[in-house]
Amino acid sequence: MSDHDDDLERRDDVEVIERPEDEVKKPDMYKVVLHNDDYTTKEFVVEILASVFHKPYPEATQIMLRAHKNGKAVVEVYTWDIAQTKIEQVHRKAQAKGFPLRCSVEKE
Ligand code: TYC
Repeated sequence: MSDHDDDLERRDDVEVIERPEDEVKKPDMYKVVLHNDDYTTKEFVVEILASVFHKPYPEATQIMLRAHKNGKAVVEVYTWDIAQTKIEQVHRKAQAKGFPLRCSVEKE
């Protein structure tokens, strides 16, 4: 052990505060919710779910149909910043094609 290490071990002006494992805070999580409308094509919704949310086509189709039938469907759960980024991407792509497709966020 070097002199330097020895010094560090003997310091009495440094207090190490241990944080119990159960106090490590998990981030708040948010559901991205897809809303049905009468104008956006089913194909476009599936493309959005595949390209923005990386959903395989069978799952993308299921989520699209759930929103189509029930009025809305949860797509995925993310931290706040990622949820916001996904929603912005959906709205930008939908607007570019003239579709009124909407997503929103709900706290878990
Ligand atoms: N309801 C649309 C139609 O019949 C399809 C659609 C599904 C739109 C899901 C939005 O979130 C949605 N063309």
